[in-house]
Amino acid sequence: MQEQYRPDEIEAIVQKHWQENKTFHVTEDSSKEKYYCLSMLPYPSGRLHLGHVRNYTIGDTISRYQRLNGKNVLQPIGWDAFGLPAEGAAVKNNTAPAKWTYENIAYMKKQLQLLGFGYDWDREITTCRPEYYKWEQWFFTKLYEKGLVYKKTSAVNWCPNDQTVLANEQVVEGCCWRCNTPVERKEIPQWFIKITEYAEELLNDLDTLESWPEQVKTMQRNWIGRSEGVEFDFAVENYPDKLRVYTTRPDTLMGVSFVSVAAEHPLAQLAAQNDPKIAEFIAECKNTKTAEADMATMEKKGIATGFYAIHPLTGKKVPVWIANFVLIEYGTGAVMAVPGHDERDYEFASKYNLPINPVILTQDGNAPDLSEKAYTEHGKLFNSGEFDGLDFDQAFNAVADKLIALGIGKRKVNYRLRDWGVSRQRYWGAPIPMVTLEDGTTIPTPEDQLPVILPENVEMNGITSPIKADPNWAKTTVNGQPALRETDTFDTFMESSWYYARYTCPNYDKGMLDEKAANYWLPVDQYVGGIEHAIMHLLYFRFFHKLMRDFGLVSSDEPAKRLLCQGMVLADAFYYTSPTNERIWVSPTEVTIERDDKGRIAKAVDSHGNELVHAGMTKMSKSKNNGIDPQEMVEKYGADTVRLFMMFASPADMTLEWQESGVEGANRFIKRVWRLVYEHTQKGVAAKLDVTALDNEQKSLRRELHKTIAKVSDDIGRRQTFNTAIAAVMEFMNRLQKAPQETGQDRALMNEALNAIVRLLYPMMPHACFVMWQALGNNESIDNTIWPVADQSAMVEDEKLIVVQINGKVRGKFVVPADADQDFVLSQAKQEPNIQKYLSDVAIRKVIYVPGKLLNLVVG
Ligand code: ANZ
Repeated sequence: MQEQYRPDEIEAIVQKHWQENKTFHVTEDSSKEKYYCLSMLPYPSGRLHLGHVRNYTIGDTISRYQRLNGKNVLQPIGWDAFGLPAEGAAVKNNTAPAKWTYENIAYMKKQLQLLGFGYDWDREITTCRPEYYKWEQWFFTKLYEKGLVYKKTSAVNWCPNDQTVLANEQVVEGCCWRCNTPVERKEIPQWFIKITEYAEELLNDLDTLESWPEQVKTMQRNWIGRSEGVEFDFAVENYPDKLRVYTTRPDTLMGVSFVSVAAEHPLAQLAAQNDPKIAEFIAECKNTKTAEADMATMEKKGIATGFYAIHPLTGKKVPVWIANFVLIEYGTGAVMAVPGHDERDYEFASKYNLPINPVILTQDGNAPDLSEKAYTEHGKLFNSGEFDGLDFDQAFNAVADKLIALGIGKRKVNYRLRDWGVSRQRYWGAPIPMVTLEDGTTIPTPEDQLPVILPENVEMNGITSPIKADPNWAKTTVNGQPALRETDTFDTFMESSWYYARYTCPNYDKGMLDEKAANYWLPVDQYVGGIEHAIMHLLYFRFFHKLMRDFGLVSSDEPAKRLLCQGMVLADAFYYTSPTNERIWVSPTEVTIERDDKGRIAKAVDSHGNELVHAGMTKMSKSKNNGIDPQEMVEKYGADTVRLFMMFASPADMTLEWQESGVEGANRFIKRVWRLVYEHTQKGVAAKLDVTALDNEQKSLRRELHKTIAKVSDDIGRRQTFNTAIAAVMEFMNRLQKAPQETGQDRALMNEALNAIVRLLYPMMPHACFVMWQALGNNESIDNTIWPVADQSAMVEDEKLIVVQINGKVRGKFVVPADADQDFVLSQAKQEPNIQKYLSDVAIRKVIYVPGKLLNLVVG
């Protein structure tokens, strides 16, 4: 060990050691408890950002901790390599998406290695490789055979100028990102997977995920959106069919003043046949694509169809309208409208002068005030004939029963969740393994023709997918017949839905999964990733696990036991205003800051002397030019410093404020530990610790050491509060640095403490700890050693400090043996001169003793 801490030298040496020894390579070992720690795989965008670094440092910290706790730890990594950005970058750089992607992977792999993450690199998965997506294609054909896949026409964004489909990200303010032409909606056939068949299980099993953040579970529950309601039929005059509606508020049935249908509803279509105005309105609805989330707030528009529905209980006629906020995909695509008690209907009725009839009383039993908005709470019924006076539950049941008895309705559970549309009209994705025969039938690609390989060496024109542009690519032969391949590719969420399982057997070529390996490692013990994946990815990931279970490939019900969602990384953002009134954002690395005595930024200037406005700590982004390049930081301070800072600066699930002063602090701390270890080892081998020979001061130091070990273990292992674990070591270090080093037992104690500290810090700063551990004279590498165990006997305090309160005021403190009882403490108190004087001529009326802490006396 050198005197100076030189991260640039030691990190390279230690990383080489890990690579050459394949330290983190693991295989199934039934004699050991397994631990599968997984971080979400990165998209190979070109360079790691600090969000990645935070994610992977958390995963690596947990992995190394579990490893020293004797577990057989699997920590894999791979590349979510398909996706749209590669297509744009390829066009821009005049290259092919595959080439761009593989180059990025090579670069980012080096960056991951520079950070010292302990991955089993033999299990690296690159999702754009045919060895990987072959099994996804295979699985899709199996799902098809099981009836879980179907084709349906569904709307996409269409650019009429480029004659191409656009991804949502390519639609900018309703126009094509390339040519600015207004985007249209176009119906084309697409493939769907029936996730709705698993809606109920996906919802119910959330309750089994005890160690998932509540927030994520709530988001998933809302997304799945279970609702209990009633489905029933209206008869419609001059209309051949019944008009079926779905409602969650059957209690409001007597307040119905019209019925609304979606633009795509057959009744709307029929109405349009004789009325060009209606046809025009329907066309307009189709062309405005609104995200479902915005449906509630968008401007309500509608048109009367001329049809009248008959209220099933009163027999009154109510008009049927087409309304732009009714979705064809949800429920029945038709709604009984109750403007008195539904906000959307209220807005609609107000706009088109339709009657607003109140039928629900407020809490205090009055008719609701409907002059400005609907009354949407539950309450007792009025204006509802035989149902008057019933509360929500009673009315729900009474109305439901009535509609059932009339033979026109039934109770119905609905889910907001829709089937998963997996077709993308892009090039850079896994080809969907379906073929169409000459007679028009579509069948799965036979197993022996898988994988359907995506050509990598292509030229991109930036508009059409190369496999669509090349008329020959689709041509194939199936069972001796000419056939055409599907030229759409999979949604890239497909690859990330099952990669975690493939890591358990990445090279297995006899099937999608090697069940033995998969069931040894699965479920994932700890999953770490960003909260932005709370819904889509984590839902598909859970869905795929259940699908694979139902194919007998895995035996568990859920893919991951515990989930940690790390917070975002923020940095200060600074700008000045240019003469043309533009904000010019200056990178925080180029800013000189003066702070006031409270540490707030008082003045900021850039290197050209421009005085800057501090826009606060915000999410790192290109637009604010406040991104920090992790590689630069690693080059400047070393990977251990960057890792330690990230784990120390805030709790893992909270936002992290990147502050270089904090990074410097982390760096100084490592240097202090390094120096202490160096000085200790320079003095030669320490004596053997004899715990019976320690004086009180030494015992107290040792007690603190073992308390620190216990706290750090609990903080990392159970609480996952890595920041407080590091803080505890820092605090102990302050004391250790001052500990006398005169006697043999002083040095023996120092030796014990340093051996523990180095292991406690190893998960966060493994390179420095690797070297210090060796220097402390350990033969075995720190990677293979065991985590320190707190010595319970060392933590026992033989003395306790008792605080004495008399009538609520602190009057004295004294020390007693740890096992002293109330009588002893009280008699001791009476002998303390400070306390005696308050007890002299009064009677003790009450004694409250908190063992080992507090004696509370009420006197008078
Ligand atoms: C009458 C009513 C009265 C409603 C009332 C609400 C309040 P969830 O809970 O999300 O399932 N609805 C049904 N199908 C719809 C569709 N295709 N497009 C738009 N809205 C639709 O919501 C169910 C409620 O949303 C249903 O209950 C229906 O309006 C509306 F005071 O029926 B309700």
